[in-house]
Amino acid sequence: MSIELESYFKARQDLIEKELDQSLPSEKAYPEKIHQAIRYSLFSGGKRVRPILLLAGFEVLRDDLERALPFACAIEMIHNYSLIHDDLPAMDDDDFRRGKPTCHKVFGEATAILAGDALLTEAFGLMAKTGLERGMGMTALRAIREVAEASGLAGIITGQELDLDKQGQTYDEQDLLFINQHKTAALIRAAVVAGGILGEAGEKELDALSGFAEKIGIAFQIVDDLLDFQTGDGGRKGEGSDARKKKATYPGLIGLNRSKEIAERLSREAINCLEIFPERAEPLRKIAGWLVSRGY
Ligand code: GRG
Repeated sequence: MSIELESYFKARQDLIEKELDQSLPSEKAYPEKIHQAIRYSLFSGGKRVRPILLLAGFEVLRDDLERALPFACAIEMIHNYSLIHDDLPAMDDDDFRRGKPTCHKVFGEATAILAGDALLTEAFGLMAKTGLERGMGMTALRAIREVAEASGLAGIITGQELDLDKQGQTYDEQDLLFINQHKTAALIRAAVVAGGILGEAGEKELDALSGFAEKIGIAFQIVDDLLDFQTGDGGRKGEGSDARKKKATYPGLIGLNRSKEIAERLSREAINCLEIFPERAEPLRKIAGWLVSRGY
């Protein structure tokens, strides 16, 4: 990551950490265990890519970031809910996330399920409350609808279902595209588009942001698969958790080199979608470049 992008990320991460901290009860709130579980997962070193993308989408149109900040935090809460539930024994059955024991390993399955449920519900509560308190009317409602669609059957739920169904089964490129579009790209797209909506973008601008985000969302998952494939357990190539679980991935289907080519092509095409924003989309362009160059 360039020094410029690093300091951009750091500044946005600081805003997001502070706002997230203020948006939820303290871990001393009663009953402590659920609040501790939520905070354990939410503040465990996530990169905050989705909220940063929401703010970057907003910044294409406006500068007053605090208007969009609670929505950015809501997206991060939803992302963390999905990770907590994804790690459960009934789903991916993972013991570690971000180098730390998973939520259910530390707090038990029942509390992990509740922590996920709470994050999802609080996220929508936070967006609705912000819209009401700030008189944001239809703008807030439209942003909430984007996020709801991406979190529901048009997004991560069906993506996750097919991902689980295809584990250990044969799959083709169409299956992979469905999984990546729904499981990963939908929430990333909703983040950028909600940012645009909150910035009062017009239809043409929203189409450009949506096209951009759909492409980087798919590229993001391909790169995530490449990282898993390459670093794996013990650093041995091809021995990552995806391969062990026989998951449907691009590197598994078409190999490393073609997967990299596709991710890089998607990143270039994403950047082309932003032509109508000559200057203000510079952070989005830089993020798209970083996404496909990170660590492999
Ligand atoms: C449980 C309903 C439900 C859905 C789960 C999002 C998801 C669907 C599963 C998580 C597992 C996974 C590999 C999802 C793909 C998205 C992805 C690449 C997640 C990791 O995102 P990062 O790298 O994570 O932004 P950090 O740790 O930085 O927050």
